[in-house]
Amino acid sequence: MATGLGAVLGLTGSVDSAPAPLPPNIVIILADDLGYGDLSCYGATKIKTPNVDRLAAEGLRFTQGYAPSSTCTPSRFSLLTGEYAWRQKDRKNSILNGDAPLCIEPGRLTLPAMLRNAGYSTGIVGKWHLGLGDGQTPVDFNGEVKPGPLEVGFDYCYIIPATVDRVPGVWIENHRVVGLDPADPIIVSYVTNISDTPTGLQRPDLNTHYGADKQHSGSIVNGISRIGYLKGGHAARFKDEDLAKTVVAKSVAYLEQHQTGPFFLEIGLFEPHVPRVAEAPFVGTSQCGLRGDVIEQIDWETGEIMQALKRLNLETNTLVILSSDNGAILFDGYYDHSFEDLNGHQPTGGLRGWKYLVFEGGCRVPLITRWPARIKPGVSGQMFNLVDLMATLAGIVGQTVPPKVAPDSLDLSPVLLEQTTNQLRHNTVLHGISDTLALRVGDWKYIPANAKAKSGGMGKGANPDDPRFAASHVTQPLLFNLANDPDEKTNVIAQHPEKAAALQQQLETIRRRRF
Ligand code: NG6
Ligand code: CA
Repeated sequence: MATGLGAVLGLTGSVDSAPAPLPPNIVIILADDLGYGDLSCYGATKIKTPNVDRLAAEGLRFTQGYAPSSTCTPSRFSLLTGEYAWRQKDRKNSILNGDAPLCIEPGRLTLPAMLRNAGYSTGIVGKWHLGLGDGQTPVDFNGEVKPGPLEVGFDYCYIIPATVDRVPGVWIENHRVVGLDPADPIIVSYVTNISDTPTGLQRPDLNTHYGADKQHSGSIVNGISRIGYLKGGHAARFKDEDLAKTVVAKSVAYLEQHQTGPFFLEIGLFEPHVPRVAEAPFVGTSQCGLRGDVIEQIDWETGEIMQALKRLNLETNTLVILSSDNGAILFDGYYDHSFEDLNGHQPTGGLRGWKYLVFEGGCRVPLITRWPARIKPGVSGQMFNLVDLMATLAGIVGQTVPPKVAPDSLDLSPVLLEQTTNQLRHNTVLHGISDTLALRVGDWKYIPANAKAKSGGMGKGANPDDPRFAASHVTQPLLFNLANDPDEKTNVIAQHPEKAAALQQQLETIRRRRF
């Protein structure tokens, strides 16, 4: 798989005369719930994203990029390990609460650990959502918060534990909660209301932004009710309207401190996940309401990162990868008018379904790669699953990853570096809520019937029969041909039963593979 760095970088001339190859710095900007149609370079007209558009124009933009799962934790697990999350036997990597234990085994050869072996500094800023603590004892937010990112390959982290809609809403730098007053310790529960603050159920009038469904009506923090209950930690609680600024400040500081390189920085943006709060000056800037505004905020964050790279003279030799952890969603627990304000905007670009689902709208995501020194600008129709980043980046930096370690990750570096148009990924498994799976092979997409996933994870505030939510309940197996039916509208299983049977068999074979 991985050839030597010199070969990958395409250096010519004798070894003696060739300049020492410089490994690229690597920055992954991973948005949260950004849909396939949410950026102007992917067709949005009601949302302006000039900075991301520039990244796309100067880089390689993928039309067939996939998140490994249509929810955050399993998707990020796959990105960092090169393994489909649903292979994990105990499945402790489904959507995690803020007090859940770390779901990646400490010491595992992860993507950042692999890059560290190649001499990289490795940092993560922003969303984590892969659990903290060993699971033996409850994670202690008042003491050393570990194991976490630092135990699975990162040298530095400045993260929030789970989602912005889950307690505790605090920043963690390396092993410590930032700004914690020891006299006001943090107590967290997802079971009983241990808090002394009102909940959204008791005092919906204290929700200053918008109302919430039952699941999101736990402790009210900063005028927004969350999932779970939080007591204490007042000085450490983040302000929603400062999150993007903090992500930018901490990311830029990391770039400055590691400018001699090589470095790997993962930036987990919080937008456009709920609860959506636009920071000034992005209040009301888009033509499709709050959700559009916070996507324009993503564009600003991206622009700030790019400017910092430029200022530090790092632009040419930095590989920037921008994508999303899963597809778009409108209503996700908060009545923030995202649906009502759409104004014709299509978050999934017209693809069927939403976050949580194995339809394309849940899994197909924007994917842009830019590295001026090596990547020729263009548009690629290669199937590229974020699970491939581990082997692909290993290929780029000349590291070898044993197939057992990252079993589902393919080295697609030739697509980035040599513009190969040969399909290097022929199939991909897609993963949705309640462990629903689907298989895409070439243009064919097969979705087995499933009885389990009825509500699509929308919670009680949403009606699962509402066509907007395209519930994940699939009563009959589905077969689509994406070449002429990209929106998965027409089930052609009756016309192609043998195709469906072959894909079902192939899905089973992939599922049962042992390493
Ligand atoms: C769901 C939450 C949703 C969101 C999601 C995680 C309910 C009903 N819904 O369980 O609001 O937090 O988890 O999103 O609790 S993700 O993008 O991080 O996967
Ligand atoms: Ca997400």
